[in-house]
Amino acid sequence: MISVYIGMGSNLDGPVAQLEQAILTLTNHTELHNIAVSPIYSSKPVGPQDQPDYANAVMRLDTKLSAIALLDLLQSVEQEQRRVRDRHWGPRTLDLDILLYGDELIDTPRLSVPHPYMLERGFVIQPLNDLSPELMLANGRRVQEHLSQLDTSDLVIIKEV
Ligand code: ROI
Repeated sequence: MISVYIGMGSNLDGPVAQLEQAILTLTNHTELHNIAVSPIYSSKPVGPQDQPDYANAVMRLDTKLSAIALLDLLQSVEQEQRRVRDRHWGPRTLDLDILLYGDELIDTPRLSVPHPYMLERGFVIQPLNDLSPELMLANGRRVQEHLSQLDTSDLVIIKEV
């Protein structure tokens, strides 16, 4: 089994309900085990500001699926929830990103793991810290150390899952 962390985000069509639906779908999937989910946060958009606030959370799970098989599964869930993907860094109904896949370093056209921007983003590191503050990242530093260096003043818990 590999331990995986998934970043979840939405800012369209009932963002909290979008995340809850995705959590339900993934929880019911036979290949995904021991799922834990952080609180759902509201966050200010990173990138273009003329879009709604986001709902963000992080999910931890164990799986024997390959990283690419997991990516296919996550993209099928995004499609089921009719993800619209018009504008680069624009609003989206559902974003499911593989943040960490065990300790693996993956750099292919379809998939970069660890997620290249995760360390800069309070909306990722805060919920990751809620699940696994002591987790050691590829750079030899713990999640809690990264969190202490980020501005998380825009984050508000909107739902405990
Ligand atoms: N901003 C926030 N706050 N949350 C996100 O999930 C998010 N996702 C994105 C961009 C557009 C970078 N901004 C975001 O893809």
